[in-house]
Amino acid sequence: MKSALITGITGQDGAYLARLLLDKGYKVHGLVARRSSDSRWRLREMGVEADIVYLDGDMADACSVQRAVIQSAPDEVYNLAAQSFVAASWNQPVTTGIVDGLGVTHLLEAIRQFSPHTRFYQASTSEMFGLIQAEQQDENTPFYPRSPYGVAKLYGHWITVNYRESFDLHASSGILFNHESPLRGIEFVTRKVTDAAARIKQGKQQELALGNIDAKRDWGFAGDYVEAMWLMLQQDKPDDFVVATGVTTTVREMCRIAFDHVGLNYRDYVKIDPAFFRPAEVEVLLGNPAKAQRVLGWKPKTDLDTLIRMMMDADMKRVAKE
Ligand code: NAP
Ligand code: F7E
Repeated sequence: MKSALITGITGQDGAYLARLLLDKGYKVHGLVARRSSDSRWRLREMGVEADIVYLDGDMADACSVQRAVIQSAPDEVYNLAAQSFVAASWNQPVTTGIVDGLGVTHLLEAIRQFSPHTRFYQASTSEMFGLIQAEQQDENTPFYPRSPYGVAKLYGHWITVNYRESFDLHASSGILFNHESPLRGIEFVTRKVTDAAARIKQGKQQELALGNIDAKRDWGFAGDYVEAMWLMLQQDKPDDFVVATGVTTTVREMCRIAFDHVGLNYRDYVKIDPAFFRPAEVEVLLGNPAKAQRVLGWKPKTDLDTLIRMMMDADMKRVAKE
């Protein structure tokens, strides 16, 4: 039985990845940071809460990260833990830098010293492209991060490349574009919109305040994207891969799809509020997943319309029960 360690197992991707690895017969360990309230709800939603070995730890605490690596004796480590909300990274730039940046080194060092055969996946991000330097971004596009989050993740990305080249570790980096699901955090724009559309439809909310709805994103489904993570660690050679759909859409159009699904016109409810604009915006992202398709045999299975409908259906049911 293979052993895997997932950091960030209580997050959206952690829950989908845990399900995938358990289905493949792995023993799954999860690094979980101490919180004062329950953080395992996604694992319950996925029906995997009881099947995971939980290890206490925090990415900012090198000792706990090291202990988790030793205790789990992992064949594969998936580093998904992060302060992942871009907007919050301007308010907590140092924490974001420590957790999303230096935390990666804590993990790579533990692997280098105590488990050098372990294969490592780093959750890199399209936010590293920021102010885009090419119309469609691939593995060779120069980076230009536009937030403390993007900057911290760029450190995490390069330290992964550096440990691969310096110590011959099987360390791969997935440069994933936005991916969503019914388990997405409520602060991200897709869930904010589907939750609000459901509430408005059911008379529990009157309007929805958003920021820059002209921003464009390449949105995919988290369930598809965790398969790409796993595939990266099954390759003979570690490498970097862009994971995206190759289609970009405005926030405005995404709102239209969500509200349409419940028979509403988004224009009647969406208000623009300057509070949701960012100090620096990433206006447009569009990924080129050709290498992932060619090398990993990976393709996205879910288009945006299907994804938003899936999220709307889940939010309509959840809001009705409240
Ligand atoms: P998420 O839902 O925000 O989950 C983040 C996870 O990290 C949670 O389990 C969280 O624990 C954990 N965490 C936060 N700070 C920690 C710390 N100091 N020590 C240990 N764990 C900590 O994020 P996601 O959407 O699943 O994304 C997974 C990873 O992919 C992240 O690294 C993110 O930056 C990256 N990424 C995401 C996307 C996307 O579109 N979703 C795209 C590209 C890259 P709590 O639950 O206790 O807070
Ligand atoms: O914003 C605009 C906002 O917060 C998307 C993270 O998973 O993907 C995610 O980062 C766009 C931005 O995601 C609101 O300005 C307008 O242009 O859903 P988001 P994000 O910032 O793209 C990347 C790949 C990651 O790596 C991150 O971890 O939508 N927008 N109005 C809004 N965004 C939010 N959140 N709220 C609004 O009211």
